[in-house]
Amino acid sequence: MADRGLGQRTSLWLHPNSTRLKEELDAYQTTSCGETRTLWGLSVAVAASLQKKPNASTFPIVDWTPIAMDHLEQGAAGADVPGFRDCEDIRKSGFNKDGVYTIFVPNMNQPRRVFCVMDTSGGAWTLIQRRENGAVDFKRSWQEYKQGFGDPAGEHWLGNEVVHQLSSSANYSLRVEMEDWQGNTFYANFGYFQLDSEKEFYRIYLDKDSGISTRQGRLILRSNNFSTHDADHDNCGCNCAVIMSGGWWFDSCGPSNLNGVYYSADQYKQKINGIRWDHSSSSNISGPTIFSLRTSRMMMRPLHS
Ligand SMILES: [Ca+2]
Repeated sequence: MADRGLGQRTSLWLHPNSTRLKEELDAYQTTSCGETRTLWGLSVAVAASLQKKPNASTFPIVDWTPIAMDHLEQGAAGADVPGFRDCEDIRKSGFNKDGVYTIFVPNMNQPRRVFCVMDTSGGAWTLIQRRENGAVDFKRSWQEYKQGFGDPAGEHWLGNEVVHQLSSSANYSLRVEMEDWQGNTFYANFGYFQLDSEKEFYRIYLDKDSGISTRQGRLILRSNNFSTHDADHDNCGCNCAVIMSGGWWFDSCGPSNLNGVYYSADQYKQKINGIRWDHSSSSNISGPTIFSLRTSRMMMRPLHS
């Protein structure tokens, strides 16, 4: 990333919770005698009060938020919290490295840290799920899946409420990327993706027939309610979240569950409660063997009109 530090005219680095910065801005406004404030001058004015910009070597953890100056001035005037809605907003402002950024989701009071996948044509992705090493327990309650858990820099679930608010504010697509223990990678793209509200149990909507077919014509993920072990909204007389583990849009119970138990390289076979997509199929799988996957990540980005 190019240095977009305090010398830049278009943006500066600040922590979203920095009340001191706001005080500095207010002070600057009162001493600017009505002159048209230049962004350059504003940057210089607050430079001395800011902490040092984080060292670039700390990448990919970017625990600071770039905030465009026009948004900042709106914030100083008492408008909503300034900032970016999703990773695509951040990318469009000139930030092009993958990492953790802070977004301000519509209708949510607190800013959220998210992992952005920037290096893509067609727009940046906001991660909503990542499995990679089993560091985070995904056997969680309804409230935890609602609010999100884990670390955006590692394994995490962004949170159903965030995803609902984002996907209700604009049209989004969904991409799911996976890798099995043989090193095969595969993915699924959904041109349309939305989560209903909590009252509707965060029901998932996908494009076309609300699902994706395997080569055998079998649906992997379809328009179902979200369920957790303490909130059974699936289509089974049983409790799929208990049987399959984790929270997911279980059917009855269905062939997919990317929030299942993480199994290591010597344990991944024949695990119905593992991390599954279809039969976690790879090109090498011929039968109905149930494999748990090695990695997965789910991400969303706005559709371009
Ligand atoms: Ca049930």
